[in-house]
Amino acid sequence: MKNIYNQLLINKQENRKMLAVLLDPDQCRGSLLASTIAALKSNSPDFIFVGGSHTVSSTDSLIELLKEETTAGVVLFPGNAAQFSTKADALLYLSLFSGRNAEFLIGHHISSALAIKNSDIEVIPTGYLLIDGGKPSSVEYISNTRPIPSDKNEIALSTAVAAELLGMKLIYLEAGSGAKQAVSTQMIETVKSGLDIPLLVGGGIKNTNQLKIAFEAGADLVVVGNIFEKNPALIADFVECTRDCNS
Ligand code: 1GP
Repeated sequence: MKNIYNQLLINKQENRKMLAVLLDPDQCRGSLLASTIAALKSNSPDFIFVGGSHTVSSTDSLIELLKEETTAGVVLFPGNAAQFSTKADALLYLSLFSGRNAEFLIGHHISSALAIKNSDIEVIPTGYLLIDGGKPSSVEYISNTRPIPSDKNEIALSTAVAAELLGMKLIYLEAGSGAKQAVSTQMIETVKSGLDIPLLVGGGIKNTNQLKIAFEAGADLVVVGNIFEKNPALIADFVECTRDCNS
């Protein structure tokens, strides 16, 4: 077992920044899948996240392939209970704390709880906060919840701290895949200042400058997906930038 959460904690303690490449099984197939695997083999990020808010394809076969071909920890980032797979190293057990839709706070968890308990997958309870990214996101539409306004840093802070106090082990600030604007540095700094647990940031990060800015503001781990669907070769640049931030 890889003990993904332990890796996250150790890296956070040592102030080593981490990169996760997010793959959506609906999008990552055929020639895109082949070039993505090739890029991941030559430049491994810390983690590969698998999932999506609107994903309908099975996650099993993609995860099996990733585990055969790559060395990074494979972590499920599911949009709903149907995306659960026992094949991954760990599961982000996401609860959408920014919203007030019970299905996404606890409903999907109940649907998948026994299957998860009966597997030996590592479960990482994660407080998931949707932040306005400048355009309606799939998460917003699918979950039927409103994001936290992008300039309401104190609301994001209170929400994240409530999630930590309720026992979440990670906080994920999400601007939505392909967001026009990523989570602001001010919001990352504010939320980071109140947390003891690791902070993940994702959504709308399109270049290595934005990656560096998110790390400097306090993100322990940055999640990037959309831009690699357009050009998987960019994975090398993002891995190198993460390495540079740690040297
Ligand atoms: C989406 O935060 C992730 O859930 C990554 O966002 O696809 O915009 O990189 P992008």
